[in-house]
Amino acid sequence: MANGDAKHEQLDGVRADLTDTELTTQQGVRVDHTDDSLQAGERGPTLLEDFHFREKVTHFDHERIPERVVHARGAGAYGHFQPYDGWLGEHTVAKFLTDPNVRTPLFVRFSTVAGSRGSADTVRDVRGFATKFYTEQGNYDLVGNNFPVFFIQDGIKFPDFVHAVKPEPHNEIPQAASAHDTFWDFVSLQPETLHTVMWLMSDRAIPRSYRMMQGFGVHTFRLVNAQGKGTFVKFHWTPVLGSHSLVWDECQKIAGADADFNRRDLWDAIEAGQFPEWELGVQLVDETDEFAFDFDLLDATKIIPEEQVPVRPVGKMVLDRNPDNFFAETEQIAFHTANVVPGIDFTNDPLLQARNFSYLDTQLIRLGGPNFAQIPINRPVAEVSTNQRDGYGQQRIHRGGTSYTPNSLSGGCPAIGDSEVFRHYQTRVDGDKIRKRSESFTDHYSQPTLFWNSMATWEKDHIVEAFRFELGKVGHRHVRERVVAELDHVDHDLAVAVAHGIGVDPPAGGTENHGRSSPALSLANSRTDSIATRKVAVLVADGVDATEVEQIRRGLSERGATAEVLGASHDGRARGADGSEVNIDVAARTAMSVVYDGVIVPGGSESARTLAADGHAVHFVAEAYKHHKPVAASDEGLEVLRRAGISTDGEGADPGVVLAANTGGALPDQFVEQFAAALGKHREWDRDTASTPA
Ligand code: HDE
Repeated sequence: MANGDAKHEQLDGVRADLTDTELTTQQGVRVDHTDDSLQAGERGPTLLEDFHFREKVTHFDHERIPERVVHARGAGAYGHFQPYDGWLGEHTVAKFLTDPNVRTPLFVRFSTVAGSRGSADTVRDVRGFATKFYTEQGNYDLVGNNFPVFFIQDGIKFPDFVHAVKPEPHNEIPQAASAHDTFWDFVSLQPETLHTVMWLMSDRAIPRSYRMMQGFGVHTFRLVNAQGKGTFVKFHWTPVLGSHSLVWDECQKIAGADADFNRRDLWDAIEAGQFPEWELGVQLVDETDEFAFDFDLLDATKIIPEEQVPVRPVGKMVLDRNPDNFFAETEQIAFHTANVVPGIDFTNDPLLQARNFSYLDTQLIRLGGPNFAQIPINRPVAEVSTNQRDGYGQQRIHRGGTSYTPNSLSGGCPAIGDSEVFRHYQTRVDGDKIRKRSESFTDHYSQPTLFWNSMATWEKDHIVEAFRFELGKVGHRHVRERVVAELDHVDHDLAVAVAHGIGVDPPAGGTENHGRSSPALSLANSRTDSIATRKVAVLVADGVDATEVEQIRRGLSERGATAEVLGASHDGRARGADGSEVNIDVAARTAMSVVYDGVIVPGGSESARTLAADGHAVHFVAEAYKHHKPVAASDEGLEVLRRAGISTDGEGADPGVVLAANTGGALPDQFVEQFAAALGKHREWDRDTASTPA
C-alpha cells in the first residue's frame, strides 16, 4: 500500500528508547551520581562547577512552552485515510482524496477550546477536530470543529470573542466555561453568534466520546481539478459509532471524577484495538450555484442543509496508534489552515482568510521560531527543499553555497517543478478598498431557528436547561434580558422557556418561526444499532451469582461492549454464591456511574443484600437511572433498584430498565439482548427523572 507507514518510518529515526542505557548528560557523558549536588563540604554551598546540576535544573526551568491561546487542552492519535474510490477526481487533483490505492498517514488532535491545558474534558464547549494528512504532495491540514458553524463571521472579531469566553481577566474565573457575564454580554450584542450558541447549548457541546462526534471543516473551501475548474466544498467527518452525548449533570460530575474522561477514552480504545473510525464526506456546490442559497457560502455561521446538498462519501479514516510522548507529538503538532496541497484551495470567507494568517503566526511564539516544521511530528513525508536557512532550532545541515533563486552556482536548484505543483486557483478580484461586512451576511436568525426546529423534544429540553444554567450564572440582569430578547428572534417558545428559568420577564413575541427543519441536525437521527466499545458496570459483592456475571461478561463482549465488574477491591475476588471466584476489575469505592454507559446488578441474595445496604451502590444505580442510562437487575438484584427509587413492577418499569426475576441461577437469553438494545439507543430520553434523588 503506497505511503501507509511513511510517517512512522520517518519517526522511527527519532524515537528514543532508553531501556538498557546508562544515565548521561546531554553531552553524552555518563554520570556517577544524580541525587546530590556538588558541594563545598557537607552542609556547604553548591558549586558553580556542577555542570550536571546546572544542566538538569536549567533544562527543567525551560520545560514549558506557551499553551495554545485557544484549544489548549487536547489529545491526539495517529491513523490513516484511504479513499473508497476515485470519483472525486472529477473535482480535484488532490491524490490522497482520489486514489484508492493511496493510504495516507495522519495525526488527529481533538480539543476543547476555552480551557487551559489542565482543564477538564467534559466542559460545555466546542471540540476541535484537527487532522494533519502527511500526503505524498505535502502536508494538508483540515483544522475543523465538531460544530459545522462558528461564532463570528470575520476573523477580526476573534480576539474579542475569545476574550469574552475565556476566564474574566481580573480574577481568571471561570475556568473552561462559557457560563459567565462576559461571554453572554458579547453574545447578546453580537447576534451573528446565535447559530453557534444554539449548538453550544445543545448536547453537541458535551460529546460522550471524541470517537462519537462529527467533525466539520466549517468554511466553504474550494476543490480544483486538472483543468483549473473550482468546485465549492464543505468537509464532514461522520463517526462510525454514531454521534452521542452526555447529559450536563453527568459532565459536571465527570469533571471531578475523571477530568481526563475523553482523553482516556480515546487512549483506551486505541490500546484495546477498538480503532475509532470516521467517514469523510463532502458537500459539493458548483461554482455556477454560488448564489443559489438564501445565505452566503462565504459566511461561516451558516450550514448548507444536508437535505439541500447531500453529503457524499469519499473515504475512511482509522485511528490506530497512540503517541509515544504527549509533549513531542500532541503538544508540538502545529496545524495551519493554509497547509493545503494541489487540488484544495480557499474561498474569500473572511474567517478563513484570517485563520490563514493566524495559525502560522501563533506557532512562531508557541514553538519558538521559524523551524517548527522540522519538529518530527510536523515534518512532511514529501520531500522538503527550500531556500530557507538558519533560525532557532535549525535541524538540517544544508550543503552548498546557494540559498537563493535564481542561481546558476547550484545548477538552479532547488528548481521550479512543473508537475503536481500547487497552482493558486485563478479568479478575477475587483473592488473598492472598504471595511464593511457584506450585506449577504446579515441574516442571523433563520439558521438558529432551523436548528431549533430540527431538535427532538428531549434535545429542546436540554437546550432550554443549558440556557437556564448558563444565564443563571450571569449576574447582570440586563445581559440576561438582552439574550432572551435575541432568542425571541429565534423562537418565541424557546425565549419564554428560558426567561421563566432565569427570572426575566418573558418577551412579547418576536419574529415568526419559518417552520423549516433539517432532520440531519438531530442527534436523535444518529445510528443506534451498535454497542461497540460501550462500558457497562456490573455491581457485585460476596455471594453474587457467578454464572450470571459470566453470562453478562460474555454476552456484552460478543456484541463488542465491555463489562467491568465493580466490587470491594480492585484486582481482588468476590466469592460467588456457588463458592466459585468472581474477578473484580474496579474497586467500587473508586468508581462513579457517570463514567459508564449502563449498569447491571446480578442476582445472589447475599450480594444483593450487601449492595442494597450500601449507599454508594444505591446511589450508583440511581445516578445511572437519572442520566437515562440502561439499568438492569436480576432476581435479588432488583432490590437494589427499588432502593434507588426505580420501579421494578413489570408495568411501571420503563424500556431502559431490564429485569429478570426467578431466573433459577441462569439469565434468560433475552436479558443481555434487551439490555444491549437499550444500550444501543444510548439513553432512554423519555424517562422522567426529575424526582430521582441523585
Ligand atoms: Fe482556530 N486557532 N481560529 N478555529 N483552531 C487555533 O492555532 C483562529 C477557528 C481550531 O489541535 C490556534 O495552533 C482564528 C475556526 C482548532 O492544535 C490559533 C480564528 C475553527 C484548533 C487559532 C479561528 C477553528 C485551533 C491556537 C478566527 C473550526 C486547534 C493554537 C478567524 C473550523 C488545533 C494554534 C490543534 C487553534 C486561530 C477560528 C479550529 C490562535 C484567528 C472557525 C481545531 O491560531
